[in-house]
Amino acid sequence: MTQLTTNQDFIDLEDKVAAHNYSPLPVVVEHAEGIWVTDVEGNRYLDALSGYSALNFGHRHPALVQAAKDQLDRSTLTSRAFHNDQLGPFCQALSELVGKDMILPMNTGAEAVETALKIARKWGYLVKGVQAERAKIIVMDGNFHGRTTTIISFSDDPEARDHYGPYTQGFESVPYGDLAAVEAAIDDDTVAVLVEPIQGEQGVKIPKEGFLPGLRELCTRTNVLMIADEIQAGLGRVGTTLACQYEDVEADIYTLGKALGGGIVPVSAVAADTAVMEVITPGTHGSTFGGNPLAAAVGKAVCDLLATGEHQQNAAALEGQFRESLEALIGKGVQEVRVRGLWAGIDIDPDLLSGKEACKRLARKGVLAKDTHGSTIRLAPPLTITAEELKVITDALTEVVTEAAGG
Ligand code: IF1
Repeated sequence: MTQLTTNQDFIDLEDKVAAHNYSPLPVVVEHAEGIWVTDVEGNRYLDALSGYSALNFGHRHPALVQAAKDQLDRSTLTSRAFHNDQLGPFCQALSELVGKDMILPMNTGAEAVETALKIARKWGYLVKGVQAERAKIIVMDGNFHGRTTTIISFSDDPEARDHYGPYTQGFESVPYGDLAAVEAAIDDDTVAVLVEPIQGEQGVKIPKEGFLPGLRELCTRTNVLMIADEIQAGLGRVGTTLACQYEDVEADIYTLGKALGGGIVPVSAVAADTAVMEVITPGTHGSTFGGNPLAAAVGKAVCDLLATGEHQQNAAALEGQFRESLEALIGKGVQEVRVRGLWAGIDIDPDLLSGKEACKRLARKGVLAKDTHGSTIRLAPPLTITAEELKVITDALTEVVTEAAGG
């Protein structure tokens, strides 16, 4: 076995034995704490991706690590064949946090989305009275909801979708943010509309003001469930507990994930009121690990953190500084900036830098970020970041863009 010491040693090994489903930056993280990560050669980086918003509370938040450690000494997995003493308190805390009667615990975001789709279809047949096998769900162009075969069946991203057919039927895609298109697509077989309150993978695409409230009114009027995928946008990222709350919108179903596990264990969930959730009866849906005591203990600790509102307040408080620093780059190598809370999509002039190249140069300046498509990069630091630390990110991007433009 070769000695593993440098970043390249680990990268070479990974290249040999790990599937090539990602092309990561050449940074091998060995240690992480708060907003900082350190690679195997001792280089320190500010994590401005936060695990795609799974690390909203930073790496290894003390309260979350303690909750996990305490539970490791008690029980970790019981299956749902029996009860455990962590599931009820977790579901109660999450129910109160998001304002829904009931919680169905799963593990990954995609599982939560799949679960929400099944609930919506079953509600359509058993409650709305849609004819068997005819349920239709409306989705948005540019959506990203996970990587399962059903979810990529309604993706319009060739990388996510191509060569994975045959595809699951029953979905119709309309332009994101286009209320008239949604209304035109709704018919008697429509059971739900699935929407990201802000599209993450599309580069933090924020719908025009009024779209979400209009969608809420339309779904209510046509007896169609509004499913908000809050897996990336939710749990404090945009300065509110749920991204829908930014415009005082309440969805019928929320999918939650990523930060719900505190960056420690995979935790996801579907939240809905009883009138919807009761279509799920014993034996009609499940998961080996869904609601396990370790996940529930961490999930409850996450809900306790969010219940204080401190992370949401910090994201809201820093939004202005974040936006001003980034908008100062418009016309200097940056074409467009979209910011809400501590989440930003930055379209760099493609003639200047690709998103990937910009992220490589940011890494050389000690900031880790991720491109989305083309020349767009996404910045999503932990919600624990201070104003001074946030300036480190925006100063680094200013240097990258200025240097590339010959400044
Ligand atoms: C990858 C993207 C982000 C999500 C929303 C459900 C899921 C995700 C709104 C599924 C997951 C992750 C998946 C990860 C990279 C990342 C991602 F680039 F893929 F699109 F964040 F934008 N709903 N997003 O954003 O959750 O099953 O992964 O737990 O697949 O590369 P998951």
